[in-house]
Amino acid sequence: MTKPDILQVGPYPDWDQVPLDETFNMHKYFEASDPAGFLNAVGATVKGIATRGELGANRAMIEACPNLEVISVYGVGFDAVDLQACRERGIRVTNTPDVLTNDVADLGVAMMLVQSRGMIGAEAWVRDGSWQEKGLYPLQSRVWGKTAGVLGLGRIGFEVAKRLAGFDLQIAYSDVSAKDYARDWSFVSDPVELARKSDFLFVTLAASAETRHIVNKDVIEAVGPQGMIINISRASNIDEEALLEALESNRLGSAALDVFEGEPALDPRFLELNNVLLQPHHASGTFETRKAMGKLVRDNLKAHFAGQDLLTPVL
Ligand code: 8YV
Repeated sequence: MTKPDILQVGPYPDWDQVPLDETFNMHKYFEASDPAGFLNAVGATVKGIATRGELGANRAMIEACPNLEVISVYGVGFDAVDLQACRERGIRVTNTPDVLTNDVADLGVAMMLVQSRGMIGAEAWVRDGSWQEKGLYPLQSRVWGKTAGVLGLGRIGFEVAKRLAGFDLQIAYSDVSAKDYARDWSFVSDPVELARKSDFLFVTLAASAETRHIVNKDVIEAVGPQGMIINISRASNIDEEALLEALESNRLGSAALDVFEGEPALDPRFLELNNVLLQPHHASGTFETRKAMGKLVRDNLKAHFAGQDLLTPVL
């Protein structure tokens, strides 16, 4: 069987690249000095696209590949893939759910703890000699016994909530409906009301056009000057301008963010703030998880071209 032609949108670690190159004819879009010209040259041969959660595949890319059959996303989030363009042509889409859920939840909870207890500053306090010169590190804010709100109780939100319950936090959550797998936690339909109840508001919902800026000015200000917003989903779920204004004016106490509009070129105003923990979109960034994600990307492509059922279909 001739190797199917795959358009590769972004780089993958070598442990993924080698088996991909062995099984498929990989066309590396990210290496092209003239991406549009590159797409023109190879588009007609492309049967599959291999991309990443934050890179996706937009309508222009999809339309440049008239024989495209399947898009395989290295990531659980598929908001950057133009699903409507795929539906119009019966193009299949897969993602990598479940394998990254626990790592993403771990980082979310860790970000809350690191920011609440001021651990970045504390570590510097030791390294720069302040502990010897100035004495004890300034007191920080307690975590246990407070209330956490989880906006989106899907796989990742549920694992975040489970961990937070282990820290003796009260758990409340919002989602399209109450979840029978979350009877111990209080369901709050209105995100503003959830924010008002929350000392820590976790943004964990899958991003889509419907969830854009669901964390708006009202939600942000309801969290308030003592509260914290933690985002491990997508920047588009939060009105980033309202978030920056609230942090700059201390109408919001603090934030811990793994995702940003225009990332990795985040708004430089974030760099001026001392009440925000900045992370480089690495919630799923462990060897174990990324290897599992890479294998799922390959296995979905192999299944498609072998005429078998997709392992983790989105479309
Ligand atoms: C990225 C993610 O895919 O799973 C997602 O949706 O955004 C991440 O896991 C990962 O950063 C690799 O690009």
